[in-house]
Amino acid sequence: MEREIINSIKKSSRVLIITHVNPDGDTLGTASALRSYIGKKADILVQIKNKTQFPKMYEFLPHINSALLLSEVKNDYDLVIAVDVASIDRIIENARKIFENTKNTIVIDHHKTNKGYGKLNYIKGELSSASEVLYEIFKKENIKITKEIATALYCGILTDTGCFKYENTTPQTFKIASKLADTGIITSEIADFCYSNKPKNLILFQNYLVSNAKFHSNDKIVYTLITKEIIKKYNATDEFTEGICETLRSIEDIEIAFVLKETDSGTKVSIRTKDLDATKITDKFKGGGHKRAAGCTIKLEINEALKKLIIQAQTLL
Ligand SMILES: [Mn+2]
Repeated sequence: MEREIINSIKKSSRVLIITHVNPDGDTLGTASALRSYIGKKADILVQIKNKTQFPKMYEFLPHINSALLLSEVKNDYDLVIAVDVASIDRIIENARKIFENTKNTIVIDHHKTNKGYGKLNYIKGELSSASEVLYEIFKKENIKITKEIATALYCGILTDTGCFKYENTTPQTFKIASKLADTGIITSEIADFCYSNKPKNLILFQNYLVSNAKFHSNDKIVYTLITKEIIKKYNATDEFTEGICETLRSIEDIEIAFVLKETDSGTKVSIRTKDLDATKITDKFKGGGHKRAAGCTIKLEINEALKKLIIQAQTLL
């Protein structure tokens, strides 16, 4: 399978690398590493409306500054590769049309819920991150891990493991991180780019959401609501919500943390759990993700969505 992927890349003349909506360090890191390997014939597509929405902390990733918006894509690709994209629903509108209309498609991912919607599917649910999956492909094919590639893959692994804290962190993850560090990258600098580079409004916005969190079921459930009004007040972009759910989960005795966000297409929900299986909640709403981190969109007004979620969550307690 690794060989087929590399051969498919080699014989293609134009390659599009697609990251998931609301891009994070793993999808962008994996895309950046893949672009470094493939070279100029590859473009990265980020699914954001305009460049001001780009998560600034990830601008240090190689080739990410030349990533394209959907409006800038010419659609002359003979190979499309989706990285860290759990389902085709995470590729929106015309980007999905490009994916569906391209003859050769590859999915590189680590979400257990990924059913494999590409022509070639390289999905390793037991690995920490898409970056770890890509590292495995590179290693099996004896592809040199340059400093540039190592920087990008390290970012993906670091952010998806919550700095090597989550249970997806395995001995293998540490071994790979060590191999990446061997290339001479400065890991503390990468951590600073990812975690010590936040806009002022992001911290104020997150503080507001934490202060306004509500507790339920004897402090086993916690949630906070992101209304359109609050988004407007803090001029919040998608990256502003990253990490809030983890903060809420970190509270003593909490089993389930929800963050609900009001959007035009319904209520977007992030769920983090300690031991319970979060996908048992998101499955009910056609969402997906991992055991301790999952998400879904509920086509209801935010307070109605909250009621449904709490009922569902209580069945797990
Ligand atoms: Mn990921």
